[in-house]
Amino acid sequence: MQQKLSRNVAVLMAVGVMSLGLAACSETEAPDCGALQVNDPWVRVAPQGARVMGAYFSLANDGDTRVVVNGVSSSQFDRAEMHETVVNDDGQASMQPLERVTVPAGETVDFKPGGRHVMLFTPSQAYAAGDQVELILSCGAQSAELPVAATVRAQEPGMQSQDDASMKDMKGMDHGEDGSSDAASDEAGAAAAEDAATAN
Ligand SMILES: [Cu+2]
Repeated sequence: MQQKLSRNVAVLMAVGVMSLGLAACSETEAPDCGALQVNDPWVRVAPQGARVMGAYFSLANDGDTRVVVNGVSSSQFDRAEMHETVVNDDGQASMQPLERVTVPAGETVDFKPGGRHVMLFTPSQAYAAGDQVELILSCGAQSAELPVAATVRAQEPGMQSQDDASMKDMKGMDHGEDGSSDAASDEAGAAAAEDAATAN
């Protein structure tokens, strides 16, 4: 009797914990793209013949449920992935794929050069400044689609001239002054390396 009682208590507690967990999930995570807004989407112009491009934007969630972006695609590229550039203690940058990016309710998550970005692999044609690229973000358990119209451009929209490393890298890349990957940003260099590694 004693044993049975304690087992029942344990079962009740387990059920209680599970329902708490379920309630928390259903209340806070949108099954789709919720109230997510994509602001200032752009694709950085790349040197001729480049096989990878980077896309950037700001994700703003004005809703009261968190939104999980779990994929990205573009019919204008073979493949698209969400990445994060990480710089180690030696100053070396490398990229890690992001399976999902969570935008908490009321918050903003930026994709920008040197940080999170969308890597676009193998363009179906050459894209120049002013061209449009359509991305499709997929969100939530429903994999709901959120289309994003990005413009190809040399710099982040509204960006002021700044004396920081990423700006210098961008200028070197934009003007095609040097075709070597050293002149491109660490991010693009790493992307090219990754592209070369996966091409075969
Ligand atoms: Cu990348």
